[in-house]
Amino acid sequence: MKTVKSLKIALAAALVSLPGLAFAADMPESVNIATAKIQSCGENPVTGQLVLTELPSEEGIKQVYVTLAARGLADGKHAVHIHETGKCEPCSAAGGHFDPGPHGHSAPDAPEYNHPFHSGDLENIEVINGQGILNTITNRFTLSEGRLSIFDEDGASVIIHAETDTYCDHEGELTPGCAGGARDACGIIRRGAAQ
Ligand SMILES: [Cu+2]
Repeated sequence: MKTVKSLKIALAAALVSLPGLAFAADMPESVNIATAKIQSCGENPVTGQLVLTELPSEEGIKQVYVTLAARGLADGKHAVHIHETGKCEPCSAAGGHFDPGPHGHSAPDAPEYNHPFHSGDLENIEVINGQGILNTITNRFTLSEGRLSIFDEDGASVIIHAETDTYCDHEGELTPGCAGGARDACGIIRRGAAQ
């Protein structure tokens, strides 16, 4: 059986070669993988794939490796978040940012002003010549069961926004659109390596 350390090395190598998913066959069944097929929210053709892989750190913290590859977006930085509902039609059905609490609030512009500290808040994806890849790691949510699992009753989705997330910390002031504004693309997150 492979060690976590060797798994991480294999994963890091595999992430570089995404969106291919050849590495999935080498993963033990205990590794949690989820994917989302990216679809456009509007008329512009946007395609892509999100791959989430949960591996425990050496200290046992659940870490989720995030890889998002997308084509067809305008060049520049686009906000990326895990949203609270596993629906993309229409893209507004994905709801607000995933933020199960205990004191969470999903709305980026709500009086509770929890952005950019929602569980589902991620880094921007940078698009160059119509192609973007985001590689990041988060421990704000999990794929496995628990209080922070994105696989709650109504699932979760990933949204790529039209604009850049400025990681605005509202601190009592309403700043509409600073979390990325309109929704360009959406993908329903499902368990497993292939969709
Ligand atoms: Cu969002």
